[in-house]
Amino acid sequence: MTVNTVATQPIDGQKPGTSGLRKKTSVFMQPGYLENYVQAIFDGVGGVAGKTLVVGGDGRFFNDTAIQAILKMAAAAGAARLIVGQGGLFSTPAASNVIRKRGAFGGLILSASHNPGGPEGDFGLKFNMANGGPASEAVTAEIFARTKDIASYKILDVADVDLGTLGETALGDAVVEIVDPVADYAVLMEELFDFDAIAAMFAGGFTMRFDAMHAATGPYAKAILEGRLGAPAGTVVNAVPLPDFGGGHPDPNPIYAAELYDLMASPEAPDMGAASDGDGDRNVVIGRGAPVTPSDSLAMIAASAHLAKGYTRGLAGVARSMPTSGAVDRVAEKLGIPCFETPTGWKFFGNLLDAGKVTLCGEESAGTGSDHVREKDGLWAVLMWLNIQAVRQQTIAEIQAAHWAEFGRTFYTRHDYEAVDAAVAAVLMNDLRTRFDTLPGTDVAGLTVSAADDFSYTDPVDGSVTTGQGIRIYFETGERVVFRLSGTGTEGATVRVYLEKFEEDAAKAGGDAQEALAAVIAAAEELSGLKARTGRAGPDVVT
Ligand code: VG1
Ligand code: CO
Repeated sequence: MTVNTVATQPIDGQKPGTSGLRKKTSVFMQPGYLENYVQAIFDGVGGVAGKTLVVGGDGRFFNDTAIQAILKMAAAAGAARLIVGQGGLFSTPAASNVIRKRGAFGGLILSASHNPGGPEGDFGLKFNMANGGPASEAVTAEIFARTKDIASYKILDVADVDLGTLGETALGDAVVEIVDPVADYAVLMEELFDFDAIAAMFAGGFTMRFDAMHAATGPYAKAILEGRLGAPAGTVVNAVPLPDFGGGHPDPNPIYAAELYDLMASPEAPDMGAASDGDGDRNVVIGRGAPVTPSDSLAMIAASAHLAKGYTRGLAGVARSMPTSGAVDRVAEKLGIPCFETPTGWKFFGNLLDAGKVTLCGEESAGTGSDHVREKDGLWAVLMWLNIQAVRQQTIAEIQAAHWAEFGRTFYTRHDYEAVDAAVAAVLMNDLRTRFDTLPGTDVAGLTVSAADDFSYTDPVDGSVTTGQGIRIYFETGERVVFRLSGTGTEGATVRVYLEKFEEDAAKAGGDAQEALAAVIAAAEELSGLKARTGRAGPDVVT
């Protein structure tokens, strides 16, 4: 066995974003690109000698090749044990679970989430820590620093590992253990949810479509929904993970999961529609004729979670990312529990979860999860909704209507402008920043600004401060607009505009969010000049 020390030099731009390093696949495939970053991870976390690491990804193009390099580099760095999902596959929440359950030092998760895969698509890699969650800002800063002074990387000169066969094999001095990626996760889900009650609901004729979008959740959904809960075969569609996601865009939003949304709006709709994303951490839940926005889903789960087996003790607290709507805040208030507002990205929930300050967290970007792992968890959210329906004996539409009647409705939408010229986006944000002092009191498209700032977060557990997390503009009548630049895009800048308005009157809770938010949308344009500056007629994606 030979350890090769390969001379290299720093590569620009290896700065981890909202969720690890995401780039075009072709960039990741450049000689040394992946290797440099992996070595920077190992060095940035203080070395992996003698440690156990979990490795797996969402199965996209280049997943297997990248895993071979990672395993050979981890072995060369002295790692003791490498736990790999069979076929190189792990959904992000399942990897988080295995890290925790096996007491691993951390894990390398290969995914560009909901972005398309393939040679023309995107690829990504992130490091998760021993708690199962994405590396903290302090750790990613350390990793980034290493990418800037790297001079060589170490890799074992050996044949590839067979990722298809379960069991242990030697790789240099390390042990590679290939595991069933679904097994531990399925056990965890059965601990948290009342599988008997859900199975009885399916046996009673409850119908569902789960769209796995040819991505990582397929095998998990098949095994759990159809295998253990007795949902009829065919409940899970697009269940086989494919390197290019079948040519699709594995994002469960109304644009890319349009077929599911159309079905749920049609007379043939089953009782429940659901979908997950590329790496299985996002979810969308749709009732018959009743799509549920992710922000509302978080609020509704918060209100009913105690009905599920694993949450009967109630919630210690909840957390939402800043751009997520205030719907969950109202539930927390009623429950008398704290509600934390964090920057975008799951890494900011880790400390709160570890400290036992929150049980449930969520993001407007179709992310919901709890303290069972340290990632958002798509299938978990779907099972939670199934469990809640089984106990409440109500449809999703009924649960949603009851929630709005009790708590009011927070109308919400997000408008994304993709692949915007990065300089134009930066100027737009900076121009808004210069107006924080003068905006309050001004009239914008009929709404009066009450406050404006750039969101900054002080972690209540370790005191770390994160600044520049998005521009918030509040109006006197309770509306809010947030402007933020995406930290996961791989082309130019993506400008996200988050818009919301609270409606207390139950009689006005129905209806279309775009219409209800028309004045807020107009105010956002008047404030930012986004369309004018970009020459766009409207957003690329509306969720
Ligand atoms: C987006 C979402 C954010 C989410 C992140 C990772 O980030 O807005 O809420 O945590 O993706 O999700 P950004 O910086 O592009 O807005 V996933 O499913 O990639 O792991
Ligand atoms: Co994802």
